[in-house]
Amino acid sequence: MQIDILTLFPGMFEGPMTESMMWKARDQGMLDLRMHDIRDYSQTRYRSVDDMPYGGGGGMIMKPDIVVRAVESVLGDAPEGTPVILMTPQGRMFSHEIAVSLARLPRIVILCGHYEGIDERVADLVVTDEISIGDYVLTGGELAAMVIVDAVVRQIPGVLGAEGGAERESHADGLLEAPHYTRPPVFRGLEVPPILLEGNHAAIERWRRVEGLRRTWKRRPDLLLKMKLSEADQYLLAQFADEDAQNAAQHDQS
Ligand code: 6GU
Repeated sequence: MQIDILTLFPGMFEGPMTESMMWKARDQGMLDLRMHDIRDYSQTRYRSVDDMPYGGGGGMIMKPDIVVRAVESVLGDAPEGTPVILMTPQGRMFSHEIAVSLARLPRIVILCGHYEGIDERVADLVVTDEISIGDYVLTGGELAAMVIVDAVVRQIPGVLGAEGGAERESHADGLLEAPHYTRPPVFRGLEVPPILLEGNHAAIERWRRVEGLRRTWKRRPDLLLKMKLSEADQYLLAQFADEDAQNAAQHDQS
């Protein structure tokens, strides 16, 4: 997969995109990540890329001619339908589903905004999708772009190691994961759940489903509303609610 990133700050990507999984994906040829400095497309003496907003107000706006020239040059002869994604807090909310669908594409282009924003005509002319990573404002789109790249790349087949990889982790099936443990079996008086030590893999899988469901019910009940729950799942949820009510009653007595 080829990912092109247009940014005013290519240096920001150097650490995060050259370590760990990103390095492995690039080293093994599964990810061709290319950084493009938008300033290289300025044709002024001081390589300026921004100007004052029409109508006044603070901040500077990235100029449409420069940004469109940069995007069109990077697109070159890219396949028809290659998305050009603008990183902006005004975009649609990023999610596991979007990561999976982007990972199926041979190529994507990501445009990082900075300053107060980008002239709206860039979105009108060359942007196909606008994505946000959450309801808060970052200084620029660079960190958000790295979040997207990381989440997308780990969905490419072969990037994660063994263990079934990306299919069975938190959010893949709409649930949070069960807790994980390693040695020692007792640490500061806290025991690893005994079922994990017994080697009955079917029982362990069932335990993980129950604990994943319990975690989701406790921490992210909003996720359960979006899922189709089996009858067994619904029974378990009723049981969690009962346990909770009993614990609350005991607490009241003491
Ligand atoms: Cl994509 N960009 C910026 N500047 N701020 C954000 C964001 C993106 N997503 C959340 N906040």
